[in-house]
Amino acid sequence: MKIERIELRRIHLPYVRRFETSGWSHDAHTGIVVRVDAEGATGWGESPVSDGPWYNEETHHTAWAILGEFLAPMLLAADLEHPRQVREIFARVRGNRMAKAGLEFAVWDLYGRMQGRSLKELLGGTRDRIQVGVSVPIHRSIPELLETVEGYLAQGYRRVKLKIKPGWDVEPTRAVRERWPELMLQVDGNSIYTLEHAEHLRRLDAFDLLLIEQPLEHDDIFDHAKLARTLQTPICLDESIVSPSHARWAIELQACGVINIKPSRVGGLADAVEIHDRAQEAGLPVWCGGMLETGIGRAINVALASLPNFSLPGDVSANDRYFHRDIVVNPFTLNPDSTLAVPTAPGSGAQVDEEYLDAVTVARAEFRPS
Ligand code: OSB
Ligand code: MG
Repeated sequence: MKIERIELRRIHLPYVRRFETSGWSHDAHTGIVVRVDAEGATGWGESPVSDGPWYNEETHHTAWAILGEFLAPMLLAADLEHPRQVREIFARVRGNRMAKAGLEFAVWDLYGRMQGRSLKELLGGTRDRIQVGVSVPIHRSIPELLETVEGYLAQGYRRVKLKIKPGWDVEPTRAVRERWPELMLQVDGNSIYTLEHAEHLRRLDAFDLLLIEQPLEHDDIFDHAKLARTLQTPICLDESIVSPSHARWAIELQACGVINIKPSRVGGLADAVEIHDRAQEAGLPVWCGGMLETGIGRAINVALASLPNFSLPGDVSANDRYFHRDIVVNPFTLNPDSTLAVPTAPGSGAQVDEEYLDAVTVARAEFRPS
């Protein structure tokens, strides 16, 4: 199969509410939507980058440049038999994993649609429904936080993740735990703490949390291994696990008890599945994280989370938790048991609303074989 056309679009899609973490906040999704065409079929992907290098080093400017200058020409020059080959085609390009993932997702979607097979089936998924939770941003006060959490619980979410930072960690977590003693609860520091906070972080052990996500530096594994030995609550790595090798290092060093897998963070689905398999062999549970994706990236994440070792609820909430109107005509809705249904339609199953996509597009580029 030869890709005949690649289209990139930078979009601007407002969130239903501001999303604030320990290091940044966003009012809108400003990622890149990727379209590939071949043999009369179309595939869609998404690089969930933003306007700043706050989560990882990528932004919509860097991803746009790397996609246009390197990745698109490499893919257009290749002859593909299977989407798994995309990672080898891109291997010469260091880093820039969200840029790579956008195109890789689109090729998986295209291939599934051509073959009449769902992404779940192509990846080896075993679940019809995936368990999901909701990631709750930093709030201005505890009463406001409790009101937000109460709202999500009323919608049916049964697992809550609180974004934390120094000054917004022990007290909000205590307040949520006291109000809902049985709730599946976890926290995410997004790399704001250091080993000097070890004693402070130990106070979170009192709240029966599922895990503490990425407390230390975004590229650290070593210090997380030290911290893990001082905590009862399992550490979950997010930012630090950017490849299957990083997963192996973290597992061997016992830096974490759980891994958050985001296929965009690791450069695509092929590496995401490999991390899933490595964790499974080592006896570590994984769950699917999110980057506040549009319906395109969301469908990719849902398919991935149908694999067997995704045994903890993911940050894969229903589309309406993120956007009033999404760029797909078939958004995911939350089932009363805090699950989303895994699509069985060919490819990712996402049906793009091209009219609305046009309306939220702020830049466009097109590439064809030279
Ligand atoms: O650290 O998991 C994170 C969103 C953007 C960037 C990083 C993170 C997040 C979330 C939200 O926590 C996950 C989601 O609901 O998509
Ligand atoms: Mg995280």
